[in-house]
Amino acid sequence: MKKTIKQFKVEYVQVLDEKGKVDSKLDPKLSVSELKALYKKMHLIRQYDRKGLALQRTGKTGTYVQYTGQEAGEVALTHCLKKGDWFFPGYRETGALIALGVPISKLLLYWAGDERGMNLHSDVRVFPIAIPVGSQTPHCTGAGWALKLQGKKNAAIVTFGDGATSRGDFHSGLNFAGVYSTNSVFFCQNNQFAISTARARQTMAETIAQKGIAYGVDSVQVDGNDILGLVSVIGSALKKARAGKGPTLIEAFTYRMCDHTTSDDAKKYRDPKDLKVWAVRDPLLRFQKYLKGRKLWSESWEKKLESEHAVLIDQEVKKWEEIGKPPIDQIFAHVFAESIPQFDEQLEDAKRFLK
Ligand SMILES: Cc1ncc(C[n+]2csc(CCOP(=O)(O)OP(=O)(O)O)c2C)c(N)n1
Repeated sequence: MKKTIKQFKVEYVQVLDEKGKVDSKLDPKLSVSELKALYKKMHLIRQYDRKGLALQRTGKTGTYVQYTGQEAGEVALTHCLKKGDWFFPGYRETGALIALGVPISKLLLYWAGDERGMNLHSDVRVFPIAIPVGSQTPHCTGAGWALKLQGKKNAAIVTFGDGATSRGDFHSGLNFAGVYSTNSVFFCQNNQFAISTARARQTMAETIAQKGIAYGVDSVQVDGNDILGLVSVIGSALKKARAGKGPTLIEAFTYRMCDHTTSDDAKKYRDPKDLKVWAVRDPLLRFQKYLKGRKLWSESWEKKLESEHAVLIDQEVKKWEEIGKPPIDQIFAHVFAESIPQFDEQLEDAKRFLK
């Protein structure tokens, strides 16, 4: 005997298309002030990304991770978070943290190698940025499980890239989230690359979303450049998680318009034609078209945003410069709860070297 015992499907959601047209059946119907606030945040973080790159190029900060092209996901998720939720960001989430209200001066501290920049206080509980790929995924499972056990009406969300879904941490995180039906949301920004490894060379799975199905986790793919689709999908997943109704894996289908980091040169491995294709799908451009159609966007507002954001960014850079360098012992201060002899020795060396 031979029969089909199970069939699975992956749904794709798009609310706002490339021409700026909305699918009225799926429209989350945000208020005018919400729409304008979302655009303003996307504008700010894109403008900041250029500054972040310039500061690294002029030697003022260390490696910087850009996110241009992925602003819709960064802003949408922060829009959906509520007081008492937990957020586990990866290294490409500087934009999300700015959108959440973390001062740019703090993030500059972090990218200049000063751990004080990750001492974050906000209504949303934010973990320090995770650099080891995918390591933050089980943290979200654990936090979501704890929230569930405590009977709290809150959720945990984690962000990571497509490459992270090839790592064990992702799979154990998803597996236990499924088993314990945790209050977790797994948000994958599938930007098509893991450094220079194209997605098609990194996994044969046709979608990232289908990986969640294997663990009994509700999974969906959404247009990652569509702010309205993202708000709708992330908002529903967080609502479901807060109600204790289990985890969701969201695959945001997008494209990394920048280099992997400032230590990379994507021109060496990427077809420039792809950049042209994705430029048409730009998340800000299509949102702008939509807002313009509703008479909520104008050239003069755009110029006003540009100058307001330039002033804000300059003030934050100044604030950061005034904070100064951290005490040298900060290099080791947050590695272990208690120091180890090797660190003490290295610290003494570092002090001698800097004299
Ligand atoms: C555990 C671990 N292995 C390797 C690296 C080096 N590394 C940094 S980013 C990266 C690619 C990750 O790609 P993806 O998960 O798709 O996220 P993206 O950078 O595209 O946002 C790798 C391999 C690392 N940081 N951590």
